Amino acid sequence: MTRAVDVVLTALLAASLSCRCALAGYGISLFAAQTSPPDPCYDEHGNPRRCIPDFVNSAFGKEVKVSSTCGKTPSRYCVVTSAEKGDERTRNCHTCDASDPRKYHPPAYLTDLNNPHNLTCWQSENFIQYPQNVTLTLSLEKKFEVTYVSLQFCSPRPESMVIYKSMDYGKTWVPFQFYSTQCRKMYNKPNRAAITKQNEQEAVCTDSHTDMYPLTGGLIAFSTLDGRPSAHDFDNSPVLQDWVTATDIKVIFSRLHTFGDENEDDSELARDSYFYAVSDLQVGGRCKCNGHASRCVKDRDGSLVCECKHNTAGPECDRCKPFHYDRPWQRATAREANECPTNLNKNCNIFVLKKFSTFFPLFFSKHQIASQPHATRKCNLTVHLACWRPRWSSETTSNGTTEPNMQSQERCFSFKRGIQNQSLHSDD
Ligand SMILES: [Ca+2]
Repeated sequence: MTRAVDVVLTALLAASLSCRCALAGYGISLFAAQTSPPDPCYDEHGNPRRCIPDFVNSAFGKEVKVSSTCGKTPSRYCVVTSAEKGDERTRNCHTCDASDPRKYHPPAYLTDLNNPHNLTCWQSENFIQYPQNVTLTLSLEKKFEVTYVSLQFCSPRPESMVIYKSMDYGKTWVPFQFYSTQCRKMYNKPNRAAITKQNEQEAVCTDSHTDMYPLTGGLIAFSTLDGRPSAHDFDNSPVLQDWVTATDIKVIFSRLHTFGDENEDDSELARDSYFYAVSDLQVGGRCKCNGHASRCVKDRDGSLVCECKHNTAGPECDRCKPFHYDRPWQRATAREANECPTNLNKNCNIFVLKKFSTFFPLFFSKHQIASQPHATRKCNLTVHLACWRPRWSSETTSNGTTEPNMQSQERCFSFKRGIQNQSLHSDD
């Protein structure tokens, strides 16, 4: 939803900017330069802080692969209506025809803009009943931290269904949640089992959201952290951080609700009344960047990746950049940005002013050079196996404690791999 609104807003903004640019292009670019927003990954003093991408419906506009869609050959389907449970039922029959835009119900209708006043529904073929099932598969194209998965139905909700997730782009799947009026019989799971600290990463089965009524417009919404004890301490729960992580979502409709008339006299009419139809599939969550990026962008290959800050790298900012390995990589928390630090004393000990360095290299200490805008450092590309500072080079500080003299030469077991120039003031 949010992303849908964003797309519309962006389109409107682009349209308004293009006409204003034609009138006063210079004024617009000046305005844009003055209002560039601050980087959410750093505070006003330039110190790193945790940053996370916006909350989005990551299913919006994406392709859903489905195992069954009505209308490949034009076919009848009938919608059952009754005001309330127990009221007399009426059937209105229509045609599903995949070649006619006025009568088709394609998978694209699962993730299009959801307008409550003009619902568009994907619909399966009729009466694909247990043990046959209908499957919806959605690739998020990247790791996301999923907060909820929701489905809004045009047909009655299924009698039994499962939501699965994959963390490896669809190679392996684990269940997220089971829904059934008979959990034990369908999925061999107890109904509404308690979730404890010991089984927080296990899917449970529930009979909630499985009633046949309402006959249209029913909702199934699975909240990934709901009822899980460590949810309030998510920062410190690697188990739950793993639990909410997904690259793909799969929904399996296992069993249709029926009125029990599908084997009676007018069975064809009854069977044409039973199918799965969904108006909106949403996967609410955030692009997974481990607290080291505020947005995800397309890279050169068109893949969605985090725009990593804090000297991190990788599709999920899940490792330190080269030359920033002085502390093991860590996820950012609300309190600690846990950036990958650079230790200027360790590998990079010669400082040069870049604009003179070609013809007339000038060498300065780290402290002399820190304020120079064109400074570079020469880094020994050395792989340290083990390092230490000799005890005799320790200094007594003003408050009486003894600390290693950081100017002293560090002793290391190491091997050299060459020398590289690095700018002191660039990200790289
Ligand atoms: Ca729709």
